[in-house]
Amino acid sequence: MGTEPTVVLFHAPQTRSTGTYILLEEIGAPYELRVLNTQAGEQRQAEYLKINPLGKVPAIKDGDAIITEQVAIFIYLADRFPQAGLAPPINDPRRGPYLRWIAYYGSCYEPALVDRALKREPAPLKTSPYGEFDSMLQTLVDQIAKGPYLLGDTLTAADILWGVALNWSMRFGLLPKNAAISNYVARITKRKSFIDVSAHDTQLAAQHAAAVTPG
Ligand SMILES: N[C@@H](CCC(=O)N[C@@H](CS)C(=O)NCC(=O)O)C(=O)O
Repeated sequence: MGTEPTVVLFHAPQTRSTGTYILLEEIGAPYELRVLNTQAGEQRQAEYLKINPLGKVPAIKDGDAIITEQVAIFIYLADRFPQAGLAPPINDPRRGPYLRWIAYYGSCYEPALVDRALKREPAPLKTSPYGEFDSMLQTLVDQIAKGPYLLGDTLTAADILWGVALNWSMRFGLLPKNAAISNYVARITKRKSFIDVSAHDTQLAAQHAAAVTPG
């Protein structure tokens, strides 16, 4: 009693669900990992489409509640486990900025990165959800450059979201070289949670590749 996991994470290695996996490790409460082999298409099978009809990870289940979308999942989990100290409380003056930077990830950064990765022209300035790439990124850089974390001295769930995302964005060569970004990313990638999850993800990805490789 009390230590039974209530939260289930639907995870595929080396994908956007890796950030949620790291967040759960930071939180330190019990949880259950259900791993999907996306290389084998498990995310598009009927069983998983009942969890997320879009066939995307991450998704979590907490009791009967299903939560999809990284932004919602990060806000939810950090509030659900306040003892981890990863979310400023509702009346804290940092609460608004905390929500702002988490939402900025989903509403501005993700669409901008996808446009950039596909070498697509953004929509016209007035229509594009992020305006244009350089000012979208500079706005973030100005914030993280104040350091050490997005909201100052204390690590929050927003830093796990951003640290992990900026790390893969740099590795895919989607960002200009920038010391503020790489110093910020290093603060997250040196954490035990990041190192442990990355090692597990490497193992899982190799098992998944072997499972779909003939012979
Ligand atoms: N809007 C979703 C996007 C999640 C997403 O794009 N997940 C990718 C993993 S990186 C996925 O599940 N891809 C599998 C597929 O579409 O087949 C979120 O922010 O959580």
